[in-house]
Amino acid sequence: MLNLVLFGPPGAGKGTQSEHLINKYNLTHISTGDLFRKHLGEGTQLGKNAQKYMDEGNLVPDEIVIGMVEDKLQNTPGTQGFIFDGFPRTIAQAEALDKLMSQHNTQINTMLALQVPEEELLKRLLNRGKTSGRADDQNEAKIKNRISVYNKETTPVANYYKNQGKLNTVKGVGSIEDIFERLSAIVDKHV
Ligand code: B4P
Repeated sequence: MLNLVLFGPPGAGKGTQSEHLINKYNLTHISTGDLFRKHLGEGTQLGKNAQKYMDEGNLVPDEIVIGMVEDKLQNTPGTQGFIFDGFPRTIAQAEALDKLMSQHNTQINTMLALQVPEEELLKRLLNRGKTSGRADDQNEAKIKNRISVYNKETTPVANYYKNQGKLNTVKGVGSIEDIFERLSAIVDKHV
């Protein structure tokens, strides 16, 4: 199996690059943001529990996120591998993911960390907010909160993978195709 973690601040291009990586390497996509938005759309209790955190750009509590990922892993048998997009976002989530992977007799092969300057993130998300209908893309204060939550709560996750020798930083500015080539060059070493 090939299991990748795609990491980076909000607006770094994780969702965008995931689509390309899934097609090239035949992976199953696990985006916790997308899973939450699906629950919100379906009006489930889990969606209702997550909504207030998401709308303000705060992290959803670990136990909700981890339970949802565990469920998804259990319900995806026989895949060639997973791409985790926007997960893990805390050390507790990273530890839980390692445990879940070993319960499935597999492991995370590598982590790809997209790096994009803050002004560019703000520009991209405000632009997406014009059409996405997402409450968290709608104004500068919420987007800035998401970036600040990322800086405070999520950046330590990069160090967690660095300590395992799995961190690869990748410049996330440029054309989508160029960034995809940079990511593929790293992933190819693991297939
Ligand atoms: P996510 O859905 O993960 O939101 P995101 O970080 O904004 O998405 P992404 O980073 O994938 O967007 P992309 O860059 O592709 O999370 C939303 C919320 O859910 C969180 O705030 C939190 O509340 C909750 N949540 C999710 N996971 C959680 C977890 N594990 N723990 C706790 N809470 C969690 O796209 C951004 C824009 O940039 C797009 O418009 C795109 O077209 C554009 N773009 C992409 N690449 C570009 C490029 N190269 N050049 C120019 N523009 C580009």
